[in-house]
Amino acid sequence: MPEAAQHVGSGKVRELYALDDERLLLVASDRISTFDVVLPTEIPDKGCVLTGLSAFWFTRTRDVCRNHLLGLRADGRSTECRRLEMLPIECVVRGYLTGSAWNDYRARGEVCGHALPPGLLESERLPEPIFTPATKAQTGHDENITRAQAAELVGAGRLDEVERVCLELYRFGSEHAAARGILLADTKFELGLDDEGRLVLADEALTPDSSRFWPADEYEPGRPQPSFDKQFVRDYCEALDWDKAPPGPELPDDVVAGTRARYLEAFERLTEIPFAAYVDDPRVVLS
Ligand code: PZK
Repeated sequence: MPEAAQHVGSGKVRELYALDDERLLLVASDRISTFDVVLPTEIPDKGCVLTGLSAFWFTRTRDVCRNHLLGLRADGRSTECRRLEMLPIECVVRGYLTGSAWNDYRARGEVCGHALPPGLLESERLPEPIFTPATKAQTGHDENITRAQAAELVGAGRLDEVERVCLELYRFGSEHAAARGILLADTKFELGLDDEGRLVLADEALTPDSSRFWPADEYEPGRPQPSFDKQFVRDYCEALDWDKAPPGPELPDDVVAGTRARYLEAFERLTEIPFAAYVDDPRVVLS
């Protein structure tokens, strides 16, 4: 645990500490959630995989946008980062029609004010990636908002910049991933402003917890897609008579092992770095 660091926040599977006035420590646990419930069983190394992947992307998208990364701790799961003024919106980019976008499209033929062609199938690739901002719900689910609503929250000029940067980050990540057999269906970015008012990418980025990763070789529009990382967990939970209210079920060893293997596979495919090399020295993802 961080010595002399103040705990300032908890996510479902992560903790945030203040190191000083300018720096935070973001610690990714091995906890896993499914159907919005954190399970009592951990997936060993999951926090390291997500931390290393985020740092890998931060390093490779420097030219697209500044980011909050200051350094990785030797434990592989802790990121020292610059403290920012966070923007009050979730910055979602979607390349495929799934989740709330599929629901909105079926109900209204549009998603966050983006008119889409008729006749699209569930999980179909969109003609172009779209930026679909959402509110940050303190509890419950984030709610999709229009561009106009997002502009009221951050300003029209800033929103233009945020949209352009997020689309470029998604394009970079999705092209890199697709070339390695992983489809990045959609992803959520969190951005903030530094003390000079410059836009900075924060939080985790382009990880399986902030995105939907689909195995490209099983992709078939017209149905929901299997999750690259969590499908064993979902299948196991669906086969129980669990009502998806807390507490969630314990996972058996084979589901833990299979899920851990999928996280490590995502890390190694995307970074082209052996996970053992990352554990040995997390700085391998920074060059
Ligand atoms: C920040 N979160 C979400 C993540 C939690 C909460 N660089 C930053 N500067 C200021 N604030 C944040 C960040 C980042 N990243 C991130 N909330 C605030 C969050 C993980 C655990 F408890």
